Amino acid sequence: MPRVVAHVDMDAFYAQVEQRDDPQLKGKPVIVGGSRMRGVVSTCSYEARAYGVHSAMPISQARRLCPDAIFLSGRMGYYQVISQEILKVLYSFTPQVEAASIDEAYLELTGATHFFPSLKALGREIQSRIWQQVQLTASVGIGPNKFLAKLASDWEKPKGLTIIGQEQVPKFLAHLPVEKLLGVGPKGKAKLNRYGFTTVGQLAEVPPQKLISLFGKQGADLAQLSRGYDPRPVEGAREPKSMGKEETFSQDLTHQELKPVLARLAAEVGARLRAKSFLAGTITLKARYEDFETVTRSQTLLAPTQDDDLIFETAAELLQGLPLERKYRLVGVTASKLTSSGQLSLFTKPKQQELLGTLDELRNRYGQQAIFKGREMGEKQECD
Ligand code: TTP
Ligand code: MG
Repeated sequence: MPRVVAHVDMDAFYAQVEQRDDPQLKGKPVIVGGSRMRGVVSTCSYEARAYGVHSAMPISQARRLCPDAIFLSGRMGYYQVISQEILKVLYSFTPQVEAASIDEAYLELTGATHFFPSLKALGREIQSRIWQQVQLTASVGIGPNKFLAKLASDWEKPKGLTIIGQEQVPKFLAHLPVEKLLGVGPKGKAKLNRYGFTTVGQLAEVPPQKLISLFGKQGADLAQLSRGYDPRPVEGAREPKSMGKEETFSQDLTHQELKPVLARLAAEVGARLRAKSFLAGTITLKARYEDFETVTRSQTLLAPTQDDDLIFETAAELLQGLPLERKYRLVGVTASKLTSSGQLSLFTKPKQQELLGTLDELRNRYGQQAIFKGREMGEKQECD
């Protein structure tokens, strides 16, 4: 089966964030980086690029080129937070997401395309979900591998959407300068140019053996890349096999006292599943008695879930199977058999989804204890 890989790259990332947050900056040349006179440009808005300003240029030079630009020193921590929000959106398409830098990521979409009428529709959906979440524009490239997907996302920035089908590969590569190939730096470029190779198309016409005899091991890579072949996998962060949360008590609890604890643990496990866009197929209850004997009980669900209520109800049901008369030092709730929740909206009740989303947002902003369900309170506990 041919692969489908997407590369997502935010447009003028730091500058666009600043323009989003301060409407007065919209449509103006904005340069982010360094201090007023020292240091280099991190990035600049497309309006500033029209003056020839670009990343890594000394700020002093940028000032000469575009004296009216607005210079900002940037908010690194804040861009990181936004980067995480964008990644979360991407995880709703596939669990195989490789964050390549603060503003770009690869998505392995092989096997996920049948949810969309076309690759174009899929690309537009990625752009529009990012926009809905963070009000920022991204360029998206889709191709049969990482190299071509990245080439595609860069093809018509900003707000670009370019799809490179297998049959179009030669067309896209023919006139591409050799230095656009992975691993070809200024030295490599100079060497290739010396041999008369300036475009990728020229390299693709040379028999691989000849490239290997000229450039050694790198010659083999050049032969592959120039023909649009790139076997590198999309390396997502290793997927967790389970997500769990447990609590050891300062004083042993009775069986009756465990339910509110389970409710709290279930809520935390549910929030973590939702944050990482996972569904759990199995819920496990762990308990440790006062003599340190430890037991686990598991239940496989009829349908995978990320819903606090179902996680809690399952854990509470498992608790019924544990002895009433014993004392407990620890309980834990674990979700396992994890799958991606990319297509969740097709199966779950939207109201419940909405409620959980709102709860997650409140807790992210004000802390886990900001809001919780009544069942998380013990009988003797009262609201402050
Ligand atoms: P890029 O994606 O290379 O650049 P960009 O998003 O600003 O612009 P575009 O993709 O539309 O061409 O880099 C992402 C961010 O990384 C960028 O906003 C700022 C930071 N960065 C630096 O700090 N220094 C650099 O030299 C580069 C290239 C980027
Ligand atoms: Mg970018």
